[in-house]
Amino acid sequence: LGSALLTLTAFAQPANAAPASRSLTDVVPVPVSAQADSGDDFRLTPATVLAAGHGTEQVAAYLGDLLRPSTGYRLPVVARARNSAITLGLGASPRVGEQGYQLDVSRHGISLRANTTDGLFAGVQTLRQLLPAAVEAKTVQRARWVVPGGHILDYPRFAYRGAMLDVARHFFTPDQVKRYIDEIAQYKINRLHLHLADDQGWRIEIRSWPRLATYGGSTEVGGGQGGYYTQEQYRDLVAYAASRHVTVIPEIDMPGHTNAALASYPELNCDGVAPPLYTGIDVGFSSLCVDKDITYKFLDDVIGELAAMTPGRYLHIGGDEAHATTPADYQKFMGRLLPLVEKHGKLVQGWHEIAKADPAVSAVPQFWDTDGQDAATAAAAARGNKILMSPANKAYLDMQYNAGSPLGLHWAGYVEVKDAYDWDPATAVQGVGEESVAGVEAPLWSETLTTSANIEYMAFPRLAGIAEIGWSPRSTHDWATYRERLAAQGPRWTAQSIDFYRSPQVDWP
Ligand code: TNX
Repeated sequence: LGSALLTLTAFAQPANAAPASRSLTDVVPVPVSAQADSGDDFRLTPATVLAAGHGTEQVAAYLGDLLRPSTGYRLPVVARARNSAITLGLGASPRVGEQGYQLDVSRHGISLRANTTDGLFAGVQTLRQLLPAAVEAKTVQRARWVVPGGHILDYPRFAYRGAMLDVARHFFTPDQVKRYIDEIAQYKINRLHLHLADDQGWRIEIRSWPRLATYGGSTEVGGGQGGYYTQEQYRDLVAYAASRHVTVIPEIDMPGHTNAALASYPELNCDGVAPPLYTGIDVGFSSLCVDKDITYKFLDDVIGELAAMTPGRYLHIGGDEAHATTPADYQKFMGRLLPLVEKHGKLVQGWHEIAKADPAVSAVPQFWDTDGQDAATAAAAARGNKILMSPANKAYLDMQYNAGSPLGLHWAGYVEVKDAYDWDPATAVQGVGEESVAGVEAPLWSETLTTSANIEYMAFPRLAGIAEIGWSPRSTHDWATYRERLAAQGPRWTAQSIDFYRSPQVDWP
């Protein structure tokens, strides 16, 4: 494909006086197929309208909101196309499925079609990258707003392309999470896994157990003041994510990683004594009390309230690093927890350790280890479970880039930009082939992170690589061409005030 892309790039430079500054394939994640019509570019003008077919009005409004600040154009959303229009419509080739889209660009206008609004939204993310980087600015820019002519047909390799944010080790406000949602959505990430509870903090209001949030959420790593989301704030966050076509998957980590809960309610401890709040970064020292009935009353209440706040189908139950729970107790615990999730109408996602508990085939174990093998995970795949891929030495955004990185950890090694891109989810875990892969997720643990700039510095550029692995066909995988497309994202991040790591592996413009 390297040479195919090169041909296309050369082809896409029209010979007319005012060529588009970008080519049709200069997009991350790279589209499935693109065919350039040289010289047939579309130019946005002050007269351009957004023609929204039935059911596409919200995506059209979102597109208008994206384009107005930098172009300064009115870009009204109208029902019928006029001379210069970007037309959005539902109904596209079956080939693009539920998440893909078709984009057709000529001098007369742009047509964006998909079978769902998810697909249209994905197409909008492509379209914005086809405009000059200045389109990302928040103030009016002088630029030629030209989109290269041609045709794109595009759809994802995997349905699940996720990012995880740990709001437990350090708390991030709803506005900070919304900012991250906007940042990830532009790379067609469609899941946000929120790690809502850990040893250092409980971040979601549970009305039947109020001290979880008010006490358990009152600190964080390093002893700061922490925080939590009220149920109202959380619902608003979930709705905001939905407006960016991102489904939130909430995680309450259990039976380990539970010190904040144990500190809030003495009765949850086997000895009835609440431990102190914890602000360090050790893992594996806490466990819910497996043999107490109140533990399951607690779980029933928490899962019930969480399920009621969650429009998505999945709840994440954690299950990782349960070093303070014996293997027998782990089985006993999961044997009671898994049916509770089902009772509240949800499906189970969990770290790959849950594979040992023989969960239903609808359960999604999330592989996080670094050695590419786990017998229980492979056995779950053989039973029909889909596995979510987050190998820590590739996909963990909290790993340092190198020994000099000012933020992050390195227990899984250093992860440079090329490492995060150069792997294949279909061969990442022994015994888990392409058909058993649910998709990819890039977790961002926050032991060392306190600000949005910190989040961005760790996520960018690596998240773009994980997003491309999750979306683009394996046949397009090529570091040499990827790094050029990635370089072109730099000015877009700058225009968006995203603080990113200027890796020496990439020739930033
Ligand atoms: C491991 S891998 C964890 C987290 C830490 C992270 C730091 C896994 C499922 N759990 O508890 O925050 O390492 O990189």
